[in-house]
Amino acid sequence: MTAVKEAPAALKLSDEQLLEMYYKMLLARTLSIRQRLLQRMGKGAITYSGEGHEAAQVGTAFALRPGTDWLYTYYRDIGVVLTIGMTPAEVLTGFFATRDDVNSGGRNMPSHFSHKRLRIVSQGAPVATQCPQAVGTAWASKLRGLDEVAAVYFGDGATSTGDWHEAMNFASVHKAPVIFVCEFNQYAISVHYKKQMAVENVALRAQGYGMPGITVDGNDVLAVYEAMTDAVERARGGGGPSFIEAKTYRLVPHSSDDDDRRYRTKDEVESWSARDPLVRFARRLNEMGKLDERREKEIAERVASEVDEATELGEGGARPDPESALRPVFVEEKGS
Ligand SMILES: Cc1ncc(C[n+]2csc(CCOP(=O)(O)OP(=O)(O)O)c2C)c(N)n1
Repeated sequence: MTAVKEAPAALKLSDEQLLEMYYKMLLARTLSIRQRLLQRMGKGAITYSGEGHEAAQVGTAFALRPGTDWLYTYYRDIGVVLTIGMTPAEVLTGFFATRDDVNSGGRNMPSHFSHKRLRIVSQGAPVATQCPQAVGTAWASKLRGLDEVAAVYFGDGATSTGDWHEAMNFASVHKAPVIFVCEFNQYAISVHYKKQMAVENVALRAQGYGMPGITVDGNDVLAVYEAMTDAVERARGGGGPSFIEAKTYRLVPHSSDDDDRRYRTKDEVESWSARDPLVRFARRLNEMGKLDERREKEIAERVASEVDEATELGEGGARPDPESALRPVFVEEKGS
């Protein structure tokens, strides 16, 4: 008897969920663009954009349980945190470094996301330090018998660090329920991946640590979702860690302080713009009969007004008191 093949996870998504994915991708794109513009107007110190990474980010985060699973994101992950439930206004409190900033009370760099209730753990600036931290959390969940997984996000450059290798090894040895998500955008600022690794697909390295590694088209949100759903199921079922390499491209410079014209050609950027994950998903939804012009316009209007409202809230937010700058950095002397 032939076994009935399970339908792929992406095919089980309802129309509502598919449109929600598209909405989150558009929200991430629009909010990234807004932050770049605001930064150029001198209204924020620095910004890192997620433009081009939306499929990799939303597709993976969509397979997680908000408030239960742990997230160790990095500065590019605006699409991840919005999908898990951070609001645009909460993201912008970090950008504007307001007193009520949920990310760090205005103390960390913008785009270094954190949200206690949503279990998004604050990120340190040194690349890949979030990797061993995520493994530790996942291992703790396992030792406590809790039904939780951790997802850790990073770029291709991060895979050159000792922290990443140690995290991969430790996770596999202890079968920690953690999913490593590499947003492979080809560059670590100006350094092309060919100067960082002698393999074409970094997922190959997972084998050396005894865990499954999969390379997926990171500009195809449903393919990414599929890969992440498998990895999450494996982690929840006690099968241990997985590594997902989502091949993508950042469509704009590394940060608002970077000039990418010095290391990328216009042709290269244009060739990836033609594979824009957002345009691609809109076209796919349209072909599937799930997104017509009217619906697309409605979603675009909703996103635009949410981003405008968040900008107004963020700009109007109270600034931290200057006296609070050293708190809670040093232990205060008694009586001072
Ligand atoms: C240990 C360490 N070295 C260098 C830096 C400076 N730095 C910040 S981001 C970055 C590039 C990281 O590239 P990648 O991991 O590929 O992520 P991407 O920005 O491309 O998404 C570097 C080198 C740092 N923050 N930490």
